[in-house]
Amino acid sequence: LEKNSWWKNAVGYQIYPRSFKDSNHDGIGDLNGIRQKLPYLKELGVDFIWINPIYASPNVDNGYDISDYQAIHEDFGTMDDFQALLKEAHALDLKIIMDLVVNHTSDQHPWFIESKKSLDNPYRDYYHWADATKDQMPNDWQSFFGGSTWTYDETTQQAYFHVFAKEQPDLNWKNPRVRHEIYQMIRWWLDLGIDGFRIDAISHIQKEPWDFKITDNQWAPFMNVSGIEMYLKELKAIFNEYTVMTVGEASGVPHHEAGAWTGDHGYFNMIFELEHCERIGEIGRQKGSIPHLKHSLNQWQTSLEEDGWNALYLENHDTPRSVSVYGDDSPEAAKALATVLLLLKGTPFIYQGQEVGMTNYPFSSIEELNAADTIHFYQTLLAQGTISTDALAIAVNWSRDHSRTPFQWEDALHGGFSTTEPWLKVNENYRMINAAQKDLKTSSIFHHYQALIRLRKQTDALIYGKFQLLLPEHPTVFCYTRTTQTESWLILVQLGRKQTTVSFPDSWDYSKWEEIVTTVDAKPLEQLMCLSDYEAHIYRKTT
Ligand code: ISL
Ligand code: CA
Repeated sequence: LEKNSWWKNAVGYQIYPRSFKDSNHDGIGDLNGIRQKLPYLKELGVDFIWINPIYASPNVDNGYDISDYQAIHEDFGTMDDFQALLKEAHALDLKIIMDLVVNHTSDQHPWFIESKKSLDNPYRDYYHWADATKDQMPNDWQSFFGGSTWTYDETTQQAYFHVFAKEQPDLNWKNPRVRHEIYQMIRWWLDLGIDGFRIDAISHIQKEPWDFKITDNQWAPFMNVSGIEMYLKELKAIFNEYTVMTVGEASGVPHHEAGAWTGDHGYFNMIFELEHCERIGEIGRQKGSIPHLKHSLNQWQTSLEEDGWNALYLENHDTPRSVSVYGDDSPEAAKALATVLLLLKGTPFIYQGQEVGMTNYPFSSIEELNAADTIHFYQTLLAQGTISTDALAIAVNWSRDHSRTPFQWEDALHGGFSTTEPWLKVNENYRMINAAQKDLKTSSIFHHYQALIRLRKQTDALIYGKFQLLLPEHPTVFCYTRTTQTESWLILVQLGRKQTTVSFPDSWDYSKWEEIVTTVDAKPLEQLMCLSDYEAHIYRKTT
């Protein structure tokens, strides 16, 4: 195994710092809160943590609008706190992956403040500017967060380009000076000793010419546009100088192209693509589709089997909670989903709270929501004539705030997250759903995660073994094998409550399969298996 490929047998944990643990009682999670909880992460058994942006930011998009790449946001602490976190994490053999946001900056970044000043300012070409009038933008492209990708600026009577909010102007990657500055900043962080980056929105850095005509896909002009390879190769060359792990957030990269983007020789080691994680924004459809999940994960597993490597996840800070989307908020559903996710081929990422079964929040008014895009979506629906109760229901289904509510540590005031009213409300279900359950029940969700992580780490076949989906047409049973020359593993999970019977081939020698882990009572593998209520089984056959 190459020393650079440590990430293949590692398990990751994503921390949304604002909501993880508040150490100084201001209602906002912080770096010292993370430090306090390192032993908890160690107990879970993960190897690295990815921390969402902690840099100086006006917080229009909760830290994804950076005004100084080399400063820590005061809400989170200081650079000294960060250094202490890094040191303590390393002492526990936990690696730290930082978020790298270089598609755009904040409009309060000194580069943009300069850029706005005049047509001939030295920073003008750090961003994309084009001729426009107040009423006539350079084109009619729409941004991800709603509204035009262009914002008109009076000072120079031109418009600047942004694929997200207007406070997040896109950097001009064509400009070698911009790239040089970004690369220096990257080296500065890597030299500090961090262990890698999750690279935000990286598939959007290259844009089509402004007169490009949109046909079927409205995002096409800034989604994995050809020419992007050159920039990705430059980035890769820097990362290659260090023993680090990289995960590109690369929406719009299809599975059949992902080989070039991932693995030992790809632009990144892995990518986050969003295809399997549906965002559900329709009234009356709160549930994710299990057939879609199976189909999509199968395609990614199969496409990257020989060339490339998958990042495995079911939720992050941009999605609703998986136990609510694909399950019924129950501990059984949480364990079933964990079983499916953690034994696939790739590097798993657990999103904070997933390991204790945190669920969606029952938002009942727009005031309870925080994410700017959700609020904008709601307002757009109202403007289109949707009645307010429907607009709220649709926006809530989709909202990124579900995964951003404070971490539920224990059955105590504010879930043990803070002693003060937190920045976003804690879900009332913290009384039952919290991390302290692990010390009360051996059958806790946490313990199941722990067992799966341990099993995975001690079993080569579960890391490198070939993936094969079985029962592809079954609407709820997720079943697959992981196989090497010496052993086979069978993962069998009912992602539903209904009783169902599945059958396996005549030719199998069922006596050779041994049950290793189950979430219910032991049940030997047989040709006909009757399953219900989110039960999950893991079998091994040695040849
Ligand atoms: O919005 C998308 C498609 O509908 C995605 O392609 C997009 O790349 C993704 O949502 C980007 O998310 C990331 O960058 C955003 C930030 O708000 C998110 O939290 C972050 O994960 C802007 O920096
Ligand atoms: Ca705090």
